[in-house]
Formats: sequence, structure tokens, C-alpha cells
Amino acid sequence: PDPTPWWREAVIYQVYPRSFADSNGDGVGDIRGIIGKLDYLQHLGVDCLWLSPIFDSPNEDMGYDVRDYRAVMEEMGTLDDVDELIAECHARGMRIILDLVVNHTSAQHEWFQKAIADPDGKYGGYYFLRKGSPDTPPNNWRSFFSGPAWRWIPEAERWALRLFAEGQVDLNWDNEDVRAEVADIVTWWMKRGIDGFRLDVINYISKAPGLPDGHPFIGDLLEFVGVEHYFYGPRLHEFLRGLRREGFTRREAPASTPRRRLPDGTLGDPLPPDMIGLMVGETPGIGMELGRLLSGYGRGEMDLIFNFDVLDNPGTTRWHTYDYKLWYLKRFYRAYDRHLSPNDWIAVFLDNHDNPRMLSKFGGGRESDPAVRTAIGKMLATIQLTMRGTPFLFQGQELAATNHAFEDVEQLRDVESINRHADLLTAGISPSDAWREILAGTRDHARVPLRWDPDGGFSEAPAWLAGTDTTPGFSAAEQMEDPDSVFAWHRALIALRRKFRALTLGDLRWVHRQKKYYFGYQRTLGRQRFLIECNTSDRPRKRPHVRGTIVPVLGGPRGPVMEPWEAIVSRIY
Ligand code: ISL
Ligand code: CA
Repeated sequence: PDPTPWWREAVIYQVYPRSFADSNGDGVGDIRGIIGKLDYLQHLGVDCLWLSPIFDSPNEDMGYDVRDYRAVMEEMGTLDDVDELIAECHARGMRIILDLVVNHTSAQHEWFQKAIADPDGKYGGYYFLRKGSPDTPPNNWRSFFSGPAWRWIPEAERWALRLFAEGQVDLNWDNEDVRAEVADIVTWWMKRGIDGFRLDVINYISKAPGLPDGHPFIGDLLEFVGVEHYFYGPRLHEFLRGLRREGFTRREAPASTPRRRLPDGTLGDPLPPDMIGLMVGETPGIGMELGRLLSGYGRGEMDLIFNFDVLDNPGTTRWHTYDYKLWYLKRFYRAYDRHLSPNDWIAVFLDNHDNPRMLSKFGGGRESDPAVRTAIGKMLATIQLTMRGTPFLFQGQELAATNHAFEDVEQLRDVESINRHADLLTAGISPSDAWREILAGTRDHARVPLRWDPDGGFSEAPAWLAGTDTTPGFSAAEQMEDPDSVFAWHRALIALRRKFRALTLGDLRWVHRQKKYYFGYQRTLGRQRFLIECNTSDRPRKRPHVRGTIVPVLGGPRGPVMEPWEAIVSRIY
């Protein structure tokens, strides 16, 4: 049997359901919308979908505030729709994972309602409820979405910990009933056929005993006071191992399994079920070494983690206006490559629903020229889809989606942006400076509807979040027709990965790494050897010499000069 887990060779595609496709014309994306686009995703060639939250929620944070873990958000559809989606993915040889948000629940969750009705009863222990005076929170921790990390609940005369929005109350994982409930939710979905979960802010689940004050200096550096008491808490490893064992390990057969994909591109019989569901950790602030401890090979914890250090150059955050430098990306991956053992694996991502588009961060405005936009889109895709690790594409990357030119905070829907904007104004920042910061970093850039055809095509109604790109040529319909499109390039790269395992499992050797503009490496498996070359600069550059007979398989021809942002994948014989 092949000991390589499927997800090491997979391309995972993140769907933001609210903005993917609207099947019933209410302006909100839904499950049936996704089902209607599975042929598109199969054509692109991705192996697995990850859906951002679809569970019942009051949507204070767009589904990251769950009211019922076993029900589907009304505007997105029904459980039957989800069952059909799972079966339809599997029938196409694709897998599907969901988002599990269990650091906190919605304050409207039944558990929290019971907790505040009887703070000393069973459910009171599910959360962090503290007595005290309504003017003095129990400690100095700050929320990620502004204000203290505590919310006063008058009817219970208690403070409740909430690291995110007011309506997102933190679960107390020290309580074993909470851990059992979460394991149960996972088992329930795995039985329906889900292939795993992405675990939201999973490194925050273990809080330091006694919830001590955060050190103001550490808080200042990291922006959020208190974070050192929960970003890598004392029982984190124990909780993760428990969840893997109790929740993610199959004891019951799933409703369906994906069909095997045969080398010739056709589909075979359904695969036997994976014994353990995929565990992907969203782990803000965790860094390389702690990340290895949370997801290292054979450690019995998670399979993959997201390291967010990749998203911004040192000394900057997404709220700054600056041009992302790709030499940093190279340094980031090189460091990983040196640090990890061959069986350790990471998630390779550049975009997600919480960040501005990398194409715009790197482009710095130059991407308003369609030719530049295409070149940069292809170059970033080349790096992401041939780097060592499992690529996670975010919807729209395959269409070279860029940031949206929002004009006003009224156009935004994200609670983080809206709160932060208000805070900046309260702090006396000028309106234009406040808006510049929000426009640089707002999560809504990534959340505008996917552009299916030149006029939009997401919905017949006005979308819940407005913002359709109008540049000719970049809708899905146009990109699919065009053999030179960024979509076609993604498709070709994904097909190459499937054909040549050197591009997924092969080892990686950097080439001419001291050249700042040149992003070059070889991937080798046995006698299969590939060369990946990118010119990350906006000027033509001399192509460095590489030994061997080099035959381009994507891009090219391979001249002595590299065009600005040129990317080529070649075979070396
Ligand atoms: O945006 C952030 C704070 O400025 C990030 O720290 C972000 O909140 C963090 O990456 C956690 O994100 C995840 O959990 C949040 C949710 O809002 C995000 O959409 C989700 O990806 C709370 O559930
Ligand atoms: Ca809809």
C-alpha cells in the first residue's frame, strides 16, 4: 500500500460560500450554488474543497459564530443539500472538508443560553463566566475585534470571555464535557461523509489557568494584550491529541467516499474510507517551530497548519500600505525547507478570506495593467503550486482576482473592519488616514462575489457585499475560453502535479538563491527532475545558467533573458 497520505499530493480549494454562487437569487451564496459549480472545480482540477462556515449562525462574524453545529445556515440551504454536495464531490473524485469553529460559539448557541440562565449549572462550566463589578473586566486581555476581551452579561451578572466579536464567546476546553461535545460534532459530520475539518484558531483553545493579566509590553508588540496566555496554552497538545483520537478517528462507515482518480484522468471505484479525517489547523502567531510541534509527522496532532508569517513582510501588517517583496517569500520557504524533515508537511497559501489579495499586495497598483495582472497571477500560481507542501487556493486566485476599490466604510460588511475604523476615529486618527488603513487591510477584499461572467453572474439580486471587478477578460467565462489565461495556467499546473510526483513529493533544491530577483528551485524524485524559474522583478533580467538539458513544459520558450514576472516550469534531463 502507498503510505503517502492523500493530502500531501492534493490541491485544496477554499470556497467562501456566501460569495461563491447564489442559486436562488437572494444575493447570498448557498450550497446549491456550489453544487452547480462543481463541474467548474473539477475542470480546474482541484482535489478537495474547504468550505468556510455553513453552520447555523447569526452571522455577526459571517458564520464564525456558530449557533448550531448540526444545522445549516438558513440562507445557505439544508442538511439535505449538504449531503448532496458531499455525494457530488465524491462522485467527481473530490474530497470536501468543513470549517470547525470551536474556540468559541455564538452567544446565541443553546449552551451559552443555558449557561447564563444558570451560571453555576452544567453549562456555566462550558464558558469562562466570572463574577465582578460591571465596570471592571476580570483581566486586561483585549479582543481581536476591538475593546476588552470580556463582555458583561447583565442577566447572569457575570463577565463572559470573548476574544473575538461580542457575539463569539470562548468555550472552556478545560471542561471535559466541552471536549466530548466537540468530538461528537466531528464524528457526526464524518459519518455524513465529510473528509476532515479546518480548525479555526485552534491554537487558542487552552487558556492559562487563572487567566492572568497579559503583559502590556508583549500585548503592545503583538497588538493584543493577553495573547501569551492562550496562543500556545499548557494543554494545547493534549487537547489536539484527544480530538484526533476521539473525534477524527473513524468508528463508523461514512455515507460515501471519493471515487479513485485513475492516472488517465477517468474515475474508478469509491476508495475505502480514510481512517482519520484531515485536520488542518488555523494557527495565528504560531511560527515555524511551534507549528512543527503541532503538526509534525507522527506526532498524532494535526496534519497541516497555516503559518501566517508568510502573508506580510517583516515589520509590516496587512493594515500597512506597502509593496510585498518576494525575496521574503523565498526566505520564508527556504527557512522551512531547512527546518522540516522530509515527512513534515505544511499548508502553502497566499490568499484566504481574512486577507487582502496577494496579487494586489505584490502588484502595488501595477496590476491595473491587465498584462501585468496576468503575469503576476501566473508567477504566484507557479510558486504556490510547485512549492513543497499542500497548496490551498482561495476562490478567485485562479481568475487573478485583485483587491476591490471600496470607497467608503459604508460599503464594508466585516465586523473587524467596521469596529477598527470606529476605533481609529475615536483615537483621533484623521478620517483619511483611518480609511487608508482599513482599505489596505480589510478582509472584505477577499469576500466580494466571485466573478463568473463579464457582468458578474454571481446572483440575480444585488449581492450581500458589493464589488465586482470590471476589467475585461478576468471573469471565469472569459478565462476559461482563453488558453493564455491565469485560469488555464492554474489548470495546467494542477495537471502537471498530478502527472509528475516530483512536483508534489520531490525534494527541493534552491538554484542561484543569492540572486534576489530570481525565484528558482528544482524538484526531484528519482530520475524525474523539474526546474521552476521566476523573475520576480519588474525588469527583464538575464536568465542564470542551470546545468542540464532544459525543456520547458509550461511557459517559455526559454530565452537568455527573463521577462518581467516571467515564470517557467521545465524538465531537466
Ligand atoms: O484578523 C485577525 C485579527 O486581526 C486574525 O487574527 C484572524 O482573526 C485570525 O486569523 C482568526 O481567524 C479566524 O477566526 C476568526 C474569524 O473571524 C476569521 O474569519 C477566521 O478565519 C474568529 O472566528
Ligand atoms: Ca442564495
